[in-house]
Amino acid sequence: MKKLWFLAAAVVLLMSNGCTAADGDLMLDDFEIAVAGGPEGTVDFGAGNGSAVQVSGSSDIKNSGNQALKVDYEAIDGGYIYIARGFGLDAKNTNWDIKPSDIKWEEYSAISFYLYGTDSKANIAFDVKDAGGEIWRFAIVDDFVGWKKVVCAFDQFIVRDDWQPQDADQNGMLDYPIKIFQFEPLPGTKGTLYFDTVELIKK
Ligand SMILES: [Ca+2]
Ligand SMILES: [Ca+2]
Repeated sequence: MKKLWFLAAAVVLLMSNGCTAADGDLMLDDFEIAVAGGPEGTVDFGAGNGSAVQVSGSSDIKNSGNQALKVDYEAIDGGYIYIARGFGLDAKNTNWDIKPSDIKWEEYSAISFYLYGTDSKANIAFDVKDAGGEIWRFAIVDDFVGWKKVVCAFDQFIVRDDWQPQDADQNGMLDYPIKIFQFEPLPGTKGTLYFDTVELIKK
């Protein structure tokens, strides 16, 4: 009987270690995927109005696990770029490591990711889509060199006023669960960016 209890405890310990970092933060997406675009893709990415983007896996420059997302891009005035992962995207295989509905969102205060900067002065938007389909934005600048953890507090996101999906609730509330995040290099720069280790930060 003692043995069984021990085994059960060991299993619980293993399971909790498997999906939760030691400090209580939660890994949402480590980009440990075979990177591909298109309808069957693992990353939903694209560009328009003259801008261009290509996304691949990087095994040399990475922050956690075996791979980071590598983004080669040229963002011109009037153009747009998006690189998205999550649930309900056009591409079919873009799900995070954990389902949005399985997350206790009230236990977390922020979403974070690692960006490999080159001091390119690129303006990058980090957008999330909430449960009502509304798009919220956190803006950052690549003004550093090497990996940096970017912490985006939920109460510092602002609702996008330049564009919203037609079916968005547009209630001005960040409704949980969040279902999608996307990186968007904004017009005016070109270069290479790396992203890795998207986590939720425990309150
Ligand atoms: Ca990784
Ligand atoms: Ca909303």
